Amino acid sequence: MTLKHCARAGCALAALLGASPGAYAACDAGPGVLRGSTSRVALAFRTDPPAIKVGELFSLEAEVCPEAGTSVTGLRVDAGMPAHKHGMNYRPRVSSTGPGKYTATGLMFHMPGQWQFTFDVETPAGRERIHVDYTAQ
Ligand SMILES: [Cu+2]
Repeated sequence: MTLKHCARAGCALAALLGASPGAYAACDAGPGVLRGSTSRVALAFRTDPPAIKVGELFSLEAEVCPEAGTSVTGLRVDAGMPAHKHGMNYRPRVSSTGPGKYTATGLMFHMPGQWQFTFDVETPAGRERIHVDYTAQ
């Protein structure tokens, strides 16, 4: 699934159940925020720079919004071009910056065209895979 609004997944429910609003700040609407979700988790992220430049390293900050009762224990970030059946030439490094918050550095899209981010969210109940499309120009 791609680019579904966070509120459809779990953020709204979590907010109703009294979760800290700060924990879901990244899932609110805002300029430059990209989103993806499954039925159990949603994810919002911003890239730096906001417009990814082909052939230049970039990073991203991601926040995972799990459904109420689900916790997040890890995140893997990757990207590739499905139509070309190749990934990136670099392996990003992901570090946790807080509960549900992650920074990934060392990403590069080495050619223009249709890329797809893959986020693997680790939870105690298993892995949730989220794809988000991105056109690099
Ligand atoms: Cu390609």
